[in-house]
Amino acid sequence: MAGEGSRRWKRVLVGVLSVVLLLCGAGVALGTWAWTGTVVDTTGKVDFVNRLAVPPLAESRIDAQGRRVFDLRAQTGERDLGQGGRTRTWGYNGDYLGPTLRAKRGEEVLVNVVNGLDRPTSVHWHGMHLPAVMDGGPHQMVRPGATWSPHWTVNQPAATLWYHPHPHGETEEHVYRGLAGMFILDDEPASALALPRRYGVDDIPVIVQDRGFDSNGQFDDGHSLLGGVGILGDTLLVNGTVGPYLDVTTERIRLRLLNGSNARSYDFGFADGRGFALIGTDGGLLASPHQTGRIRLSPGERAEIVVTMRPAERVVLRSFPPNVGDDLFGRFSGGDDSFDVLELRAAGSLAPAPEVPSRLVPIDRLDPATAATTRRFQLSDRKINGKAMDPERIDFAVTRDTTEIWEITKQDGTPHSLHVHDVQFQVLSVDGREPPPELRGWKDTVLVTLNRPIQIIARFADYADPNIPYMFHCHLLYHEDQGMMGQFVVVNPGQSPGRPPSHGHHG
Ligand SMILES: [Cu+2]
Repeated sequence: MAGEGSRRWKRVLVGVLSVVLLLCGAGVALGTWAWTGTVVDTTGKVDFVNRLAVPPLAESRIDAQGRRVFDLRAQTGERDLGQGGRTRTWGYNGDYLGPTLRAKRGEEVLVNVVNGLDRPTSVHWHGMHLPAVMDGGPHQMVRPGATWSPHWTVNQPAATLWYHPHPHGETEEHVYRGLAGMFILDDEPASALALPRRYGVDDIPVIVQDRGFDSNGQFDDGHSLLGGVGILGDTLLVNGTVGPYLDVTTERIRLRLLNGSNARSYDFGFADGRGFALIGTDGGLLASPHQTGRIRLSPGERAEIVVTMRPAERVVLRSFPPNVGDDLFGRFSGGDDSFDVLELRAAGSLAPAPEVPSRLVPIDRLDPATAATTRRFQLSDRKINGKAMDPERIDFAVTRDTTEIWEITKQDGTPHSLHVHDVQFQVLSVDGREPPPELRGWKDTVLVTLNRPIQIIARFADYADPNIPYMFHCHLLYHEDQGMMGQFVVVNPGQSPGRPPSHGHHG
């Protein structure tokens, strides 16, 4: 009896163990599927059959007050992106993306922004130094059918900036549907340099965005299950072109790379391993070119590079697996993904181009000894310093014409960046060390990696307004929408911060 009983228990035990093992097996299989299934690799698989679209330069006129006036209209549209149907899109003055705005330092610009959508939106001038009320953040919403006409004097170095919507809680969707464009600034020192500068010929905007498509060829805005960064697509659009190639007619070509993606970071280089000259970052040209083979860009960041070509050759601009933050689970944030981005096709004979100058523009280093204060920001759980964005709350006030050091750390398992409105900053240190060459120029957005605090320094010059805040936030748009954003005002010396206008105020 005892033997039979123990045999029965043995059978039960074996049964239970089998179920446990089966569950473990299923778990491992699911884990393996998730681990291997999330990697996207399009290298060698892209048919470069479409000529790269180059956004047109926006037309402008000079008004009676001498201001350069642009017109932008946010509208719906549709475009054949080769996904088995016409994809419903949004764009400025067209069906997808917008024209390239261009202005010179010293000019006063005015942009008439018309909202042709059926919901409120805004247009933020990313990287622009301007009064807070002109900034186009969540406090300058434009109602459907309304026109918003911000104006300001361009007073910063030549740079590759951009514009995109910034409605609180909906930026991810508005940008994903196609609302974005480039804003190029010129100045005399940059124009005097022997750099490629013929727009659309040897000076090319390259707006890189990842998109997913559903079975009807519509944008798939589903979030990736793991990783928590929002939307990661498996198809690249460059200036809205799928499978793009660019005909090159000169020995050297300047690419203005803009990561216009919602959540994805890239590590750009060339498939044949050739190097290039990094000449500029977010807020302008570097002091001297940096010869490198790779440049990593997180969402919102820009880089200007000059590539040398030989006659009749073809080379592919590629994105290699980017370090998205030293995370164990970086794979789920696109950290193991690779893409073929754009094929450069050189003509049989190329117009000669001068070598990239060894000196570009002087950059005065901001002196940390002059900083009025050091602030610390912890990015984690879609909050900054434990607080989610509240449009009614001013987080702090900065005194106009003072310099501040901000120290940023990241504490959770997903990538985060910090984008600061109003200023271009300099990176003082990364994990206590000198920043690498690609972080030694003007920046407005920087990727923050785990356990490596980044110190930045900025001067908050010219504009003060105690009531209208500037934003600072993670530029992974899902995180921004979720509340990883704060507000600061710039006040005159001795002035107290006021109250922001109630949310939804239509400037
Ligand atoms: Cu983030």
